Amino acid sequence: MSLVQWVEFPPLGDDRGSLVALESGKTVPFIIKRVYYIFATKPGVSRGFHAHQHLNQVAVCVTGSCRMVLDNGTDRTSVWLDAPTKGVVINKMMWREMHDFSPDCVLLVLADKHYDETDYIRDYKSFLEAINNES
Ligand code: T46
Repeated sequence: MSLVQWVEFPPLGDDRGSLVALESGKTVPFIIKRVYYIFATKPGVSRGFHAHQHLNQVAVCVTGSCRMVLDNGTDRTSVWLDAPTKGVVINKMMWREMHDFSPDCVLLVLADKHYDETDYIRDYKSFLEAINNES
């Protein structure tokens, strides 16, 4: 499976402006159990630096932009989230980091599970060990 999977959210605009609908199992490839958003990130701050054992998510910047690093233990790349019509899938067992938040960035994340701190792998070495144990 490719490292970067984009999800396009078609804008349903008219002459009043734009609207995007996020629908479970349609524009979003799973049933949404949780929604959270990250905003007012302080200048120079990076976030993330973890993977999830079971959680799958889609992230979209509804305003502003940030750069997301995705790393599956073999390959690492970074993508810009810079449009409210463009989401990226962050599957389980994918290391993620978020950098270069614009001051107005609102990063919306849709998740297929409720919050569970025990699902996090917050140490990169442990992440690589877990990936190697899977294969
Ligand atoms: C992820 C990236 C993209 C909760 O209590 N409930 C929640 O649903 C979430 C997401 C967080 N929290 C608490 C846990 C921490 O005390 O909020 C605090 C900040 O969470 P964290 O340091 O994990 O935030 P980020 O920005 O590093 O990571 C977040 C998500 O946690 C994570 O799942 O994939 O955004």
